[in-house]
Amino acid sequence: MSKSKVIITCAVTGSVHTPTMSPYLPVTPRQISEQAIAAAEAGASILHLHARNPADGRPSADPAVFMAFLPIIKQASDAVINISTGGSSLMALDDRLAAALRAEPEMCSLNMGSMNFGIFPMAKPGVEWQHPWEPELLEATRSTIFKNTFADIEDILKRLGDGCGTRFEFECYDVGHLYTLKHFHDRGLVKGPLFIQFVLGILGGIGADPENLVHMKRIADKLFGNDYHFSVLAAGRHQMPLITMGATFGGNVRVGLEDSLYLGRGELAKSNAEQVARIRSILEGLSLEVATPAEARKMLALKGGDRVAF
Ligand code: KMH
Ligand code: ZN
Repeated sequence: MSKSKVIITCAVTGSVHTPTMSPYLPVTPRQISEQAIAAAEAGASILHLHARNPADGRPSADPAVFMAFLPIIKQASDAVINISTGGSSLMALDDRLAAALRAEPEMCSLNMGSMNFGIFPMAKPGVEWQHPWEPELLEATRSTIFKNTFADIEDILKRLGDGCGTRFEFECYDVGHLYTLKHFHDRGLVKGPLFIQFVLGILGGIGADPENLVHMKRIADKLFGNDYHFSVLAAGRHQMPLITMGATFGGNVRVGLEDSLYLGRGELAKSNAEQVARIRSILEGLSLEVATPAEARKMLALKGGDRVAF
């Protein structure tokens, strides 16, 4: 697809990091909405959102928790709201879908394969955890699978895509996931312009190496031609270098504390907006223009912020 403006997605809190790891990780609906709104003001045109239990920061799938921040963000910002259907890799699929089915957002994430999703290396010995659930959740990923079968994917496409007019951020953690997406594209169950997120650096997925990013792009070009836009996210310290690389060859970018808690080496990001501002200044320094929410909606053929259920 010919180069247009760069969409900045901000993934505000996720379910990978835990409160002990950073005091800046938003947890309550108020923290999530404030950081999301500030990220949009800094230049993010898509906000990728998860929820957490306000009492202890544990990942939550409760639609009521989502509804405590979605309308607030919508009222204060024109950014596209994208609700995770990945939730946490330990949640059951029906739970993962409940908030999105309730809110009928313009976008949802859609994870393109079952995989190991290992965040257990972050459960380092000697850490004084604020909550017992934190090391337990991390450790549990040593022996659990992030389940996204063909049937699960088809179910999400039908219920959210056909049922709610929601379009997707297709999360591809390895090259095989691109072929799975192609399978659904060939069957006419997904329609372009696709928005493919190349996810690099998750333990269990493709590594955060520049060669892998080039390969993902090459294969996506071969499979989807002009019928897609790509975006890049990279975990941890790989975030800024690899998303910058993606932008230099026509990609969109994703930042946010879901993917990295840092702004630079050894420096925690004090907010999501700080990371958005950082990538924005890098993009503008490269003479790349940042897409507004309206431009992102047009590029991705979204239904519009007035057609959601919150
Ligand atoms: N946590 C990211 C690596 C989802 O929310 O559906 C991928 C993600 C998945 O954002
Ligand atoms: Zn997510």
